[in-house]
Amino acid sequence: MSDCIFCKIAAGEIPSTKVYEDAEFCAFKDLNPQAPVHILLIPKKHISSLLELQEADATLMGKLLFRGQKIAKEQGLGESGVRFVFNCKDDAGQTVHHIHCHILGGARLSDSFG
Ligand code: D5M
Repeated sequence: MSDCIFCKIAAGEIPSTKVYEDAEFCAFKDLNPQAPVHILLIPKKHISSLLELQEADATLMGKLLFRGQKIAKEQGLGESGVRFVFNCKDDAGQTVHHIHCHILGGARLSDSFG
């Protein structure tokens, strides 16, 4: 999508601090970190949110979750713990409408859900 900021990051058209990239995914540091480690992992394919996932995306998203596990471990969160979050649509606070997995850790995270 031409006006999607995360599509532009995936294409290298706007700067980001990437921690991982391959043909299907990229992961980069969140601009507004909510934890000592706060990484966003996205598929390069534009999907608006988890609520718009299609059956055909199941393999892609399975690979994304496995990649998220690897990134979390590489960031040293494999023992201390990590939170994986997908915000979907307005009530959940989704602000960028390109599916993304927040990978959060490096400190004891709040139990707050809103
Ligand atoms: O989370 C969207 C997240 O995206 C939010 O934590 C800020 C982050 N963000 C927005 N623009 C950028 C750029 N350009 N680089 C890195 N991070 C960015 P949501 O779940 O939609 O609320």
